[in-house]
Amino acid sequence: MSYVDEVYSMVVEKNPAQPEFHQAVKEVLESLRVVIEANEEAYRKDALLERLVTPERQLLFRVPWVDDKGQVQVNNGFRVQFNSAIGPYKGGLRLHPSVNLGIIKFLGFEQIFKNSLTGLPIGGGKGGSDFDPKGKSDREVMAFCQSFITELYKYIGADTDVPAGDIGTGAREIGYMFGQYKRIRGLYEGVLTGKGLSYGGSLARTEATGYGLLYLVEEMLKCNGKELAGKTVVISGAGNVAIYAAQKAQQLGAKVVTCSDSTGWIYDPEGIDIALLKEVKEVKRARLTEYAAARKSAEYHEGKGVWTVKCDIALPCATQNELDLEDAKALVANGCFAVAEGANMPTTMEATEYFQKNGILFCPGKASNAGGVATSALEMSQNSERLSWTFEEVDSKLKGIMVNIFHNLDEAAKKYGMEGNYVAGANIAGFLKVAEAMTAQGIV
Ligand code: NDP
Ligand code: 2IT
Repeated sequence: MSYVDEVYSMVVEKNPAQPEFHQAVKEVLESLRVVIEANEEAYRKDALLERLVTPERQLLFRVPWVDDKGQVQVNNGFRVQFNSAIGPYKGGLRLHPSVNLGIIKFLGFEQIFKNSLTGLPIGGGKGGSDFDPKGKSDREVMAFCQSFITELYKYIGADTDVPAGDIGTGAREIGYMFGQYKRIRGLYEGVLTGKGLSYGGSLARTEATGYGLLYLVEEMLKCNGKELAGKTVVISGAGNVAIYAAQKAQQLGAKVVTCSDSTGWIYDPEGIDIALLKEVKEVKRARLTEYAAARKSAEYHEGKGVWTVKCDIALPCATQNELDLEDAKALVANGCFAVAEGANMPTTMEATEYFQKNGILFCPGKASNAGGVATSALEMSQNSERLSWTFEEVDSKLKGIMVNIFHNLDEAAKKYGMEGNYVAGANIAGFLKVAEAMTAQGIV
């Protein structure tokens, strides 16, 4: 059996019932095959792949908190510190009822390569809880966040592990967590990113994932003789990534006609009204039915459906495995020619292969959504030098990083004989830097 197949089998055997983690590992290892085979003896001797797929540390903890009725609730807390070869662990905290160890491991594993692609000194990690912030009062969210940090504070720090936002964790949650960390440790340091602007946050971090996605898409289209202006875009999700992806797409001259949440989706042929969407989602924390109620041109549909809408470009920005083979077929049949992932692993393996076989320009999330964590690393830099950069300064650095990421993965794909396969390009470019650092640092 080849080294890649051996390691994949070991991952499945040793990590039962973690399908998302298996999927993330499989996608990466498959596209590293040529690179591994070229250097198999050395990698095998050092057990490089076994070390790469095994987290350095996995923290599982109890998070008790008291709800508004005086009832004690208990959630599971997670932090997986996956790989610190190129920098302190860095990655978000997901708060969603679906969170389990396998999901956090898939996200942490993806984060290693994503963070490497940014070119900045950040290792891979991820965390979260099965706590559901939906429908909770601010006091309940604060109680949960304080309890979560009361355990996690022992393991994180500005030079150790720097968590941030993800699904369900936004500025409110980061604020409560930062406050509790500062109180317990007596330390004012950049231990979390995505902070508010009045206490060490970076301008443009809120916008960064969505904006970065569009900067990369623009470059990918340009390098393939196409342009974004005038195109119709479908987006899924209505959270942080989706909102700012839609905003930047429209600023760059495209028309965004859909968005979605976990209960339904909007088709708005006149183009999504970003100010209204922000009001509904960021201020009122309401359902998309409120968007439809306030906008004449919008249709609301229950369930799933954005991928059935005719478009040129599709940007999945909600969650993992939200775009399957049937969806991919519908998009291709409707003339869609480019797909870039704003979410982490939103496209199933079968759907990805279908896009690639049909000549669709396809960019994987670990490259196209890297603008969020890249800007988090810029927030860390600003915290370290105790300065704040202007919006324009951060935004222009973000743009430079995304353009650079695209060229790195494009060149890596070409170098290994897989021109246009941006999945392989991203995995290879991300891997090589981490592998070199791991090798240089010896068996740790
Ligand atoms: P938010 O919590 O702000 O928004 C998530 C959106 O996706 C909401 O509209 C939510 O709907 C929808 N959604 C979430 N889970 C599901 C589900 N199981 N089924 C259907 N819809 C769902 O999260 P973000 O925008 O921050 O994150 C979106 C994706 O982008 C995630 O994959 C995340 O890992 C990834 N990402 C985020 C980055 C960031 O900086 N925030 C950086 C890079 C990647 P509802 O509100 O109804 O639950
Ligand atoms: O998936 C991701 O890259 C994020 N949720 C952002 C992580 C970060 O540290 O900003």
